[in-house]
Parts: sequence; structure tokens; C-alpha cells
Amino acid sequence: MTTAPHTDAAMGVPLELDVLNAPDEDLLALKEKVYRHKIVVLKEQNLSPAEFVTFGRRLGEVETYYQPMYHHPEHKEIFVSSNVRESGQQIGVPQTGKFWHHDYSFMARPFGLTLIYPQVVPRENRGTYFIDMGKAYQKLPREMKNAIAGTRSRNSVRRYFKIRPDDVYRPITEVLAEIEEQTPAVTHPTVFPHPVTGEPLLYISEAFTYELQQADGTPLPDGLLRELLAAVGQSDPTFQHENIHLQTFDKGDLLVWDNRSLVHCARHTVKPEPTVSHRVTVHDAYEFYAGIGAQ
Ligand code: 7UC
Ligand code: FE
Repeated sequence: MTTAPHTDAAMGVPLELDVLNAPDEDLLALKEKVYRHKIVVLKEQNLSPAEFVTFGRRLGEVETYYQPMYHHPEHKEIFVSSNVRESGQQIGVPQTGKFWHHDYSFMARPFGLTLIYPQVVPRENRGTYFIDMGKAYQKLPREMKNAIAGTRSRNSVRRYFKIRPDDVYRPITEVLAEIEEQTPAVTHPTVFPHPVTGEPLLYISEAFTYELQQADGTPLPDGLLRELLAAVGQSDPTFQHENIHLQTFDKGDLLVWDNRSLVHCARHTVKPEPTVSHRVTVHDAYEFYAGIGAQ
């Protein structure tokens, strides 16, 4: 474990890697690169869905999304985001992730790595927005850091849960009750050190975090959460905030990113363009944060 500075590490470093045949050391080196640089772009990949899952398994324990409506028809480990109908059929879910979030932060045990393998790349509005919440934390005014020291956050999917085709005609209270039962709100530390780099990470998002609390459960004022989200760039409707990085990609790119450090937001497109993306998510060899699940 090293404590190299992160402030000058560029996000989105390209890497050539034969992901199926590379020796295990190369995959460990890939993960180190992801922890230091936050996003690695594996170039010129040509993987079948089965091979994409195999690559995910080489990196750790693959997490299957909890809702079947997102699953690839042959490989449930692949989460499909698609607005392209295939022979009249909707595969996966359109318009996913158009809000600032960490993947699965509304779950008790989020995963460390997100892999995105774009299948149909839009011509004009390609790319995904990212904010490095490690760097963003460092830049916070001292008073804000003090105000959140030792606090925790409450997180829920409820505001961004997508209505399923089968929910049509159901009373909304019943759907809301089901969300609370299947995905009850979870508590995470507001700030935790990255298990590999030790860098403190601010772990809050516009989409899923709804309350900050003292260690004893006393809620902090709402305004503080809103101020924090604004300070880090998660409330900027123009996406011009200096913390926001637009990561572009081409066909054949496979993105691997650090889901502890980064919040991301799918690009808002003015006119809808065909977009299909496959996602595999992976628990790496480290606890998401030290002591997770112990309380
Ligand atoms: O449809 C979506 O945007 C899915 C979102 C609520 N969850 C993605 C995740 O992994 O947290
Ligand atoms: Fe996401």
C-alpha cells in the first residue's frame, strides 16, 4: 500500500490489454491503475457478452443487478442500458443513470469496480460525466469538512427507482412500499478512506443520499447536504463545474472505473440517439470500506 498523491493523476488513461489471456499480474496492475487514475480505458476490445462476463470474473466477484428487467437475456450478470429495440422488443432499460450517483450506494454492500462496454455508441452526445469525490473532498472548505467529520449518510434508490412495465395500474403506495421492503435505506460513512490508496472519499450523491446524520442518528440540517452537493458540482445543471470530467469513448473501448471514488451521470441528450451499453460490476479483493456490515 502506498500513499502517492492523487491530485495530478489524470483520469481516463488508455491501456492495451488482452483481457482474457493476460496473466493475473497484469490484471492486478490494471486494478492498481484504476485505484490511482480512477478510470482506465481498455482499447480495441472485441468481446462477446460471455467473454465480457469472463473478464469481470477475472477481476473479482461479479454482482448481478437485483432487478431482472435490466438483465441481458442470455447473461444475467450483464446490466443492459438500451434505447434500441431488437425485433420489436425492449432489451434492458432505456435512459439509465441520468443523475449523479455511485452505482449501488443504496445497497448495504456496494461493489468497488464498474465496467462499461459500449455496444452502440452515439455519434454526437457520447460520453459520461464523472466527478472524482476524492479530489472534490480535498477542495472543500475546512468548515464543511469539520461539519461532516464522523457523520454518516442515509441512502435509498426510492427517488430514482424506475417504474416497471408490470407496475402499470398498481397504486403508487404499493410500489413505494415494495421499494422500502426490498431495498430499505442504508447507512454509510459520509467520508471513508479508499482501502487501497488511503485517500479520503466523500461518499454522497444527488440521486441516492437523502440525509446526513450524526453518529448517534441525529439528522444534520438538510441545507448541509445541499451545500455539499453544490460545492462538489453535483447540482450544476450546465455540467460546467470545474470538478466535472466528461469521459468520451469510441466503439471497442471498455471502461473500468473506481466506484468508490467516482460519481457519474449519463449524458443528457437533446435529441435521442441510439445508445446501447453493457455493464458488469465487480467486488474486488477489499472491503468496500473498512468495517462495512459490522454495525
Ligand atoms: O435505471 C437506473 O438508472 C438504475 C439505477 C437506479 N441504479 C444503478 C446502480 O447500479 O446503482
Ligand atoms: Fe451508474
